This record gives sequence, structure tokens and C-alpha cells, in this order.
Amino acid sequence: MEADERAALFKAIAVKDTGTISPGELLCTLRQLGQDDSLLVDLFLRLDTNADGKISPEEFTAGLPFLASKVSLRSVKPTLVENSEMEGNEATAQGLLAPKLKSLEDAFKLFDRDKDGVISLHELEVMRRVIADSGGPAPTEQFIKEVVTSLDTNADGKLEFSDFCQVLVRCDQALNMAPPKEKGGKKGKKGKKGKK
Ligand SMILES: [Ca+2]
Ligand SMILES: [Ca+2]
Repeated sequence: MEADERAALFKAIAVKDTGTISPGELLCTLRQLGQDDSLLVDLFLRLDTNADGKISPEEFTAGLPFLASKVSLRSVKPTLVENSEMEGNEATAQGLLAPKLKSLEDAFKLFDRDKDGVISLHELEVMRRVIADSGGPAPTEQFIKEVVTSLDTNADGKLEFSDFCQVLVRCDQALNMAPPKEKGGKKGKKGKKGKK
């Protein structure tokens, strides 16, 4: 996609014209495209790589191939949305994202065994084995290493919360794409809330 096409697309999605894309704005676009609201969570978490709750133009550019693989961007048109409707959309979007963010924060605390506020590759591997040993769906050590290497821009082998979210999001996607090996529970993809 050409740079000007990309800029036009960004503008069409970022209707409030704040220079970034909010969860509610992305939700508007998904609805315009006839997509299910639930798609928002995966898309937003994947695109908002620094986990600040908005998608910057740089994040948008980086995530565009992924976005394009999920929705047909050619049909995105700029739409005028009433303020009140937009507020409703933001509230809905936050409602969708909040449980996922909460579970990511809980997971971060769980993984960070020495409580130094970052997750080391070692801590990641320890947890991966715990999950794999308990029979849960776990990606391979190799896969995790690849994802970490691609995210760990300062190459210190430690992951901040936003990097960690990306690791989990990508592992989640990799596992959802792979055909499930063990049986039990038909279509078990949806209900993994981990409630007791
Ligand atoms: Ca961001
Ligand atoms: Ca740590």
C-alpha cells in the first residue's frame, strides 16, 4: 500500500482526528465492515504494541499487514459519527478490552517470579514448561525465543509489560491457528476464561 493510501486509511479510521486510533474508533470501523465486535480485542492488542491504549500512525503502519489479513480494508470509508454514539463505542470497546488487559496483568505478575517488574527469557521458559507439563496448550521454546527476539529491541533479554502482552497475543494466535492436538471439549476455543 502506498504511503498516501495508508495515510488516507488512517484518517478514515481515526475519525475523531486526535492523531491516534482509539479502541472505539477501531470498533466503528469493524462495525462498518460488518465484523463482529469480538474481533476488536485481538486486533487492538496486536496493533497497540506499546500498550498505551491507542494506535499511533507508526503502530498502524507496522500492524497493517496483520490488519489487512483480518479485514477488507478496501471498503473502509470515512464516516461521520455522532459524539454520543462515539462515547458509546468507546465504552463498549473498553468493556471488551478490560477483561483481557486484566488477565494479561495477572499473567505478568504470575510470570515475574522474582518480582523485579520485568520478565526474563528464563522466567518465560519456566512458565512455558509448567503449562506444557500440565497438558495445556503451550508453544515451543523455539517459537517463544523467536517472538522475544523480534520484540526485545534493546536485546537485554527482559520483557516489559507491553512486550509481554505481545508475546502472549502472538502465542495465542499461533496456538489458535494450529489444529488442536488433544481432544475433549468441542470447539474449545472460546471458553478459555479459566474460571474455577
Ligand atoms: Ca500505542
Ligand atoms: Ca522478573
